[in-house]
Amino acid sequence: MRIKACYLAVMLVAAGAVSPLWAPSGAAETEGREGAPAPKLLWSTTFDCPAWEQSDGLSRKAVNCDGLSGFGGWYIKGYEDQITAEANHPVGGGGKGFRHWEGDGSNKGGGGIFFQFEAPQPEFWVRWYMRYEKGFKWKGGGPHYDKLLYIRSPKHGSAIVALMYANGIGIGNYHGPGKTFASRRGGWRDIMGGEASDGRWHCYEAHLKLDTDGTDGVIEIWVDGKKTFRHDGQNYKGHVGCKGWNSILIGSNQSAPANGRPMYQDWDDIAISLKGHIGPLPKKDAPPAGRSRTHRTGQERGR
Ligand SMILES: [Ca+2]
Repeated sequence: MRIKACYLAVMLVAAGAVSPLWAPSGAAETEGREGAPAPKLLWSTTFDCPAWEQSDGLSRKAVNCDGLSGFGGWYIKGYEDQITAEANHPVGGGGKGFRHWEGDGSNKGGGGIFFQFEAPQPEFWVRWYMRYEKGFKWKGGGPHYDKLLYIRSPKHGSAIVALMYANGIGIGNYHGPGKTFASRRGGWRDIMGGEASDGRWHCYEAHLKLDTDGTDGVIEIWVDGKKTFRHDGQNYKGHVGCKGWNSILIGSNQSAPANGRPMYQDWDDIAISLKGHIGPLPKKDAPPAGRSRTHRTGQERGR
């Protein structure tokens, strides 16, 4: 890993107008899920791409992975965000995964990666798998906040943020009244079974529906297939000209890890649907002897 100057994620700035970062590619368009037909996916990635780290460049061309681009140029010295085989979800779609580093204190970490829709969307579901390095801990026993996804609109450059808290999980709604809404349970401590990360992959999904009159927006969040949070009545300012959201930042800022060194947050098997709840990937049997699990799951995608 190359060592460069230290940058801190003190603030996130709104993304400027850029060309669409995604065009249909070889990424899977559907995924099965247990007990229900799978919705057609707008986009998905299992990071079946070349290895990448931030100093390789932040452009879509430099990242070279299913239309993703880098976002912030900041990182902790010696710990760049990266696409690496070490971050692969072993029972997912194969390839690699995205590794986002988080350092002690507030808002010290890598710059994340970025997906842009071709057009603003008033409703979508985004499903992802994520694990924190085993033993990852926070000052006070859980995250004061960990901003997982920054979801922006071209009308309102500020963001909806999927948030992890010590006890709950929810959103920060910065389009509207600037409030946060979160569950009282089902957050870090419940997911991890204590104060320290279990080091396991967990499945997360968020559903956002834009309001039409300032009172009927929706947010839903699932963890490991179970709905953890729903809040109706959101004011996302859809009634004042916002046509939808058009970008998602994956991996952002947080407060306050307490590990004595940077520790990682891995992401993989990210999928976006416009047509309904996606759900976890279908469970796979153990790979046959003599064949790598990554190779086998890569074949199963039917690519
Ligand atoms: Ca993968």
